[in-house]
Amino acid sequence: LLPQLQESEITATIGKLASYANRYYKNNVGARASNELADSWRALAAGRSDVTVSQFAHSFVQKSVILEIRGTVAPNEIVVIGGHLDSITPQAMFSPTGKAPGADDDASGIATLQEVMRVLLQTGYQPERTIQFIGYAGEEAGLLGSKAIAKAYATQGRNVVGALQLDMTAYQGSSSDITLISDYTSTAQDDFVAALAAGYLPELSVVRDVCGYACSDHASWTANGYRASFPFEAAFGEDNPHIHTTKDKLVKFDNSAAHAIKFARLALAYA
Ligand code: IPO
Ligand code: ZN
Repeated sequence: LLPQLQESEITATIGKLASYANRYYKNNVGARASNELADSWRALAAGRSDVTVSQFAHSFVQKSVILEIRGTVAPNEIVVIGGHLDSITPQAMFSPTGKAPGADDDASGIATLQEVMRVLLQTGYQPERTIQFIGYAGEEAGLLGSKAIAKAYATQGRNVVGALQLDMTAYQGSSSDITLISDYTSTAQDDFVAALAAGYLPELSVVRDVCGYACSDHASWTANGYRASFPFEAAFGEDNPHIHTTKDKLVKFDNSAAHAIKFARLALAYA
């Protein structure tokens, strides 16, 4: 399946998501971005009775979006591949017309996981375990969407066997390809992810670094007792300097998904 992943698909999806004025979790534009993402995912799921798309409502207007491919052998074992669909800048917090393109943070992660989803669905892939692709709402305001989802799943006793977070995949700021963040993650699953890369993607260089705080939605799964990993675009301090500003646009990574597609390959191997 790996050769079927297309950079052009990832670039197009980033462009689409970055063209909203913003994807702020508390306004109607951000709510619409979630609704239209759900529409796009429903279109990808068309004709598959084992695939469902739902929205997870929160205490704010933007909903999280979940596409589930039901497992054929162990449907109660859930594998999560996620990223956050919201964006933030001071301008967007001030006004619904304020710009927050969030091309790298985190249209890139959503576009990356959506490309994995597209290839799995269009090839008729039927996983043995259930796979959930999740676009989390409200990450920028304190991991709000993922906290609510991970807590609800834990309360319901759902068996999430692992979660992979994709937050910022497009900007190559380091000489290595993938930085596995190693705090607020599962070392055992991080080792598994590194082994997947070594086995399926030997051309990629993988290093490890720490974030220093609960810097993305993986931390919500970890906090609720689940295994989570976070492959990141660069080493600490070498990531995209334009995030959370009106300049977080495609041009800052040369309108290219050359870096992001490495994360799509890794996430496909993980799936
Ligand atoms: C982030 C994640 C890891 C590292 I190292 C540096 C930066 C991004 C995160 N803080 C964010 O803004 N997520 O939305
Ligand atoms: Zn982010």
